[in-house]
Amino acid sequence: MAEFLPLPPRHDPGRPPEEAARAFYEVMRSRRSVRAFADRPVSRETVEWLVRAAGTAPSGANKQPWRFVAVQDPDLKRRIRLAAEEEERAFYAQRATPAWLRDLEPLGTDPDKSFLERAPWLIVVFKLARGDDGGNVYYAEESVGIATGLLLAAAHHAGLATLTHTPSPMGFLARILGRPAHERAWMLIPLGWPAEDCRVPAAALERKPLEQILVYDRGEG
Ligand code: IYR
Repeated sequence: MAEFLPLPPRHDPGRPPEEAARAFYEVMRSRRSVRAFADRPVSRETVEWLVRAAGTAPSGANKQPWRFVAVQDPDLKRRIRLAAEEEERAFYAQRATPAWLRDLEPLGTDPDKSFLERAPWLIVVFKLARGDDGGNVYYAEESVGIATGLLLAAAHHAGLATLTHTPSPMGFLARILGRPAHERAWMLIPLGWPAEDCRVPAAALERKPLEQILVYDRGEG
């Protein structure tokens, strides 16, 4: 029989939700994907709080099908960079369709992934295809996506910069990091302080207005 506990109260009755929601939006709206990091360390303790925040995500049947591998070692970072750049060179030279390359043009990306060595941490997000005990997981894709979103929000809230990097294919990450067979590399997130002269693509500043992303009921018309 499932046991239930009372939900501890947490809402601050003195603060209207409109105000709190707006304040959170004001924090989040300044988040940018960053590819230029400062040569400034980020403590392990910080990484641990960020990953704890990510680990609060809801997940299918609460199976928490994620692992966050925090890489700081320069030799490992170098190996990851070299392997990622090899895949990216093939992507830009052959694998990407012309339409995809056109879509990336405003972002100014290329096969150079020096940020993979420069960022003090690489957080490699793995999706568990099975539980560590061999049991089932459910909605793993959605679960890992939500957890990763929380990680990005937590990092931004802490003043730190991230990049959602998806070298493709990314099987090399499990190999280099010696991860077990039930862990599938899902995303590579460089984490650090943004470089002082960090510039971000103007196109990435544009966000769809609310009218384009929110519909009430079935919309009008
Ligand atoms: N993985 C490549 C290409 C790339 C793809 C998308 I979709 C982006 O939003 C950005 C880049 C790279 O990292 O360069």
